[in-house]
Amino acid sequence: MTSLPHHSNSGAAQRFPVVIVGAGPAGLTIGNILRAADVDCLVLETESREFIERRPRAGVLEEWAVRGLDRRGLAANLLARGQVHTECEFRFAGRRHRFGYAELTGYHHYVYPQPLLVTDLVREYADVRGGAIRFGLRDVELHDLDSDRPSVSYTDPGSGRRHTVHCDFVAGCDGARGVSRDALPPGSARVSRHDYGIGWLALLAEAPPSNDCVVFGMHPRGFAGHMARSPEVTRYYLQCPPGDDPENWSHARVWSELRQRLGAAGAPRLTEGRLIEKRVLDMHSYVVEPMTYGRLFLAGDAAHLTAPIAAKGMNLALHDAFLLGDALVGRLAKGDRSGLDGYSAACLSRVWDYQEFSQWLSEMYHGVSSGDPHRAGTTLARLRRLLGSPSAGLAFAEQYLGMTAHR
Ligand code: RFL
Repeated sequence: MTSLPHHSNSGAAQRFPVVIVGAGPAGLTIGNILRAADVDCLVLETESREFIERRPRAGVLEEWAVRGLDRRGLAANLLARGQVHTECEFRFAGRRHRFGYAELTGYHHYVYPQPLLVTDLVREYADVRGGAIRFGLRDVELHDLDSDRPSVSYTDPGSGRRHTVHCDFVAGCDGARGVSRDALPPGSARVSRHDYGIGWLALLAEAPPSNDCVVFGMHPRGFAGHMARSPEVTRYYLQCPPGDDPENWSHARVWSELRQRLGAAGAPRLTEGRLIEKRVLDMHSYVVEPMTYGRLFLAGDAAHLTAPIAAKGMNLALHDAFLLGDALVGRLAKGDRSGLDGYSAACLSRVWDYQEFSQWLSEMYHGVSSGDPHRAGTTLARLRRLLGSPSAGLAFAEQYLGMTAHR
């Protein structure tokens, strides 16, 4: 297929049909889809390979996303080593409430740490499918996106020389802090934002999980969450003021708050361990509409951020990547424009569905600690309905699993 000449190692201008900016789950999945169809592409990344293979983040993957990876030959390790999760547990007013969402729907979650997925994707792309990738780049810039000859330039960290890569299409997959979104000219897209006004202290503890499933604790002192990552590492969250300093959270304070907020009759003791990550996330979201401009197609966090309240961001990044990868193959290998034409609208339907669920869930997690007895009362009513009504339970389970957005 389209194999335009390129000179990957010279300082001269190079040419690839597709340049992918960013080697996260979105960019690497697109790269793998293109390489499987023999479409040449180049991935440009500002960090080192070692760094992206270790960066801790997500862990919860929806079943449809795993099936999508599997169909593209990208889930062998995930299916062999990922954990299957079928239930979660809500704790409030001193009691535990199990919620078996797989029993209600027939679908489940996988837990597989994002660094392991990125490691699998980069190995498959670069080492197995022979994809071109450059790490540690500086000053990446996008040019002439509204022409049919866009390009991307960067500074090589070793030589300090500036390189330009010409292409037919640019996939902007450089996450929330990348440059692709900023390349949209003013007025070409609408960026809507939502600030939850809430912080979460995100923690990784060197300790085995303290429960056999995800736990959500709704407590007057604030929300707390428990999520297994591996037999050795567990993620915890503690609601905190936005902008709080992680240094305000000593080891002793963290474990004391977790014990209080996740405490419930009959709950297993928390297994404590060294805190290997401690950072404050200010909960906010944004959506860029449309997700395209000229020859630039945004995917993943570059196009939309979903506060990690509902563990949806990486799932959305993969959804975009499946659509954009297939659409680029359609366009470049078969001359079919329909996938690229419909790309933004097809992504945004799931994006908005997940944004709405995150807001709904945020109220359920944070209402009890809002200091407003009326909000606390409605939150508890919402929880009782979810746990007591089979139809309300099913509606929640479908959204939790990302099933409603299929329809
Ligand atoms: P990524 O993963 O941020 O990758 C973008 C890549 O682009 C690089 N980059 C650049 N490259 C070239 N030029 C530039 N100018 C560049 N600027 C940046 C970056 O170094 C990086 O390698 O974006 P992508 O691919 O869109 O993937 C998005 C997901 O990473 C993100 O949505 C999730 O991590 C969100 N998230 C979760 N999502 C889930 O689906 N389930 C979860 O359980 C879950 N837990 C989480 C999360 C995010 C968290 N944080 C840190 C916000 C838990 C946490 C704590």
